[in-house]
Amino acid sequence: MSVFPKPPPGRELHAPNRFEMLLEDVEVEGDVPVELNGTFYQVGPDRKYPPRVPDPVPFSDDGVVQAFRFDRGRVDFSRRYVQTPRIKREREAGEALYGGYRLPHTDHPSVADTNRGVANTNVLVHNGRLLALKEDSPPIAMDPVTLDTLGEWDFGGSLSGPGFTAHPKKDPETGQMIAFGFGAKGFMTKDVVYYEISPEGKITHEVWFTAPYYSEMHDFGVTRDYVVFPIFPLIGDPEQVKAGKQHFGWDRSEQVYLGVLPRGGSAEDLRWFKAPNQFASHVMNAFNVGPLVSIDLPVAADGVFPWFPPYDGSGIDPVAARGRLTRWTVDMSKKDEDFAEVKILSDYPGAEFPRTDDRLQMSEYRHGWMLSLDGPVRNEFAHVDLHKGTTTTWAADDPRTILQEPCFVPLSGNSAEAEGFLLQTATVSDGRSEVLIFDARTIGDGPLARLTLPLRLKPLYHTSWSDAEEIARPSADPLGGPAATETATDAGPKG
Ligand code: V55
Ligand code: FE
Repeated sequence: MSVFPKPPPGRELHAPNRFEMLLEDVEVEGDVPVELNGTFYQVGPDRKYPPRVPDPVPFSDDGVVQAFRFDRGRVDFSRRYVQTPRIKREREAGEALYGGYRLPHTDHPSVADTNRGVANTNVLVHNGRLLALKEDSPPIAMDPVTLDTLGEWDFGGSLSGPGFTAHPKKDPETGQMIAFGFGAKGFMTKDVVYYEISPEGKITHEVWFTAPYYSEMHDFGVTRDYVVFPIFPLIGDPEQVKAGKQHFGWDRSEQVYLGVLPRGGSAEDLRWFKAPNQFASHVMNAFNVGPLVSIDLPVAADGVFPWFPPYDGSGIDPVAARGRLTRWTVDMSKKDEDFAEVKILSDYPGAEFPRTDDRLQMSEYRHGWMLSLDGPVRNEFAHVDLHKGTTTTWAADDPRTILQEPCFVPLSGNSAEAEGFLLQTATVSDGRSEVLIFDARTIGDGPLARLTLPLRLKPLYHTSWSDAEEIARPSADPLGGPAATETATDAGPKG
C-alpha cells in the first residue's frame, strides 16, 4: 500500500476515509422526531487505493454508502463500500488497477473490457433492492438493511444498454421507475435509450434515439405525460481523449437542446427545442399543464466543473458557473423550436443539489430545497416557496462546514406538501460530522435536532429516504428467484 497524495489546500475535509463502520445509538442533541421511522441513505466517492494516474476528477472514486436507521428516536449508523466488480479486482491486487475518469486506456491491461463502474452517485430503494448508481454502468443491488452487495442488477436481463442514469425518477402515482442511459451503443456514441420500469422491476417500454451530440447527460425531467432530456454541451471528443485531454470538455460554441418525448411514446414522437449555450447538471422537478411542459433546474451561464474545462485550454469562469433556479417551458402544441418561456424562480446564487417533497415529483409543486455552491464556502442552504416567491436560508456557524444534499421526509403518508422534516449530513471538522434535522417549512429557525458523530465523514453526494415499511417489503422478482441468489454473479468478499 503506497500513500495517498496530500489533498490540495482547502480540500482537507475531502481526504479519503477508506473505512467501513457500524456505530449504534448515535449521539443526539435535541430530540429526534419519533415520526422518523426508516433509513436515510447517502452515497459518494471514497477512493480505496491511491490513484494509478493523477486524476483531478472526483467522480471516479469508489462508491461508499452511508445509512442512518431511525427507530423511535434512536439512530444507528453504518457505512459500507459498494462491492463493485471493479473494487473487488483492486482489493485482490491491493492497488488501483483503473485509471482516469472514463479513460479506459489509462487502466492496467489486466482489467481491459471489464465493468469500470464505481456506483458512487446516487442510491435509492426500488422493489426491495437498494440500488447504487453510476451512469456509465448497470445499477449495483445491495441489501437495504445490511448494505451487503448482491451484485450487478440488470432488471432480470431486460437492461439493453451499457449504462443507467444515476437520476432515475420514481413515479409517486404508479410506482414505476423512469430512466435512461447515454453512450448507449458504446464509447462516446450519441445513442440514448429510454426505459420505463414496472414497480416489480421489469423494463416494460424502451425507446432508442440519437442526441444532437455526445455529452454528459446527467439528469432529466419526467412529468405525468412527458419525459424531458436536457442536452448541455459538456461534450466528449475521442480525438481530444487520444491527445491526453479529459473525457468531457466544455464547449461554448454549441447550443442547448431539450428533447421532449411522450411517456409510452416512440422515437418518431420526440421533439427537439433549442436554447443558447448554458449549463445545468441537476433537475429539481418537471410537470406539464396540457401541452405546456416545464422543467425546473439551476442554470449557469458557463460550465461548472473546473476539472472539465474547454478542450481549447481556457478555464471555467467561477462567477458565471453559479446556477440560479430557472423554469424552462416549451409548448408541444406549436411547431416552434424555441422555448415558450424562461423564468428565474429564485436569485439564490450557486444553487445546486435541488430537491423536492418527492410525492410531488412530476406534478405542479410549491416547495424546494437546495444547497449553495457559491464559491468555496458550502455552509448554507435554502428553501424556496414558489407560491410566495420567497427564498429562506440557513447557514452553519462555522464557515468550514460542508453541507450536503438535503432530503425531505414527510411527517406521514397523507401530510401536506413540505409538512415534514429535512435531513442533511454536514462534515464539520477533522473530528466531527453531523446529521441536521429541520422542520422542512421553517429551516431559517435552525435544526430541531442534530446527530453528532465523533469523526470526519468525508462529504458525499446524493441522498434518499425509505420508510421502514418500504425496506421490509420483499422484492417481487420478475424471474421468480430471490434477488440475492439470482443476481449474485459477482459476489466477492464481503467487507
Ligand atoms: C456528475 C457526477 C458524477 C458523474 C458525472 O454531477 C456527472 C455530475 C458522481 O459522478 O460521473
Ligand atoms: Fe447527480
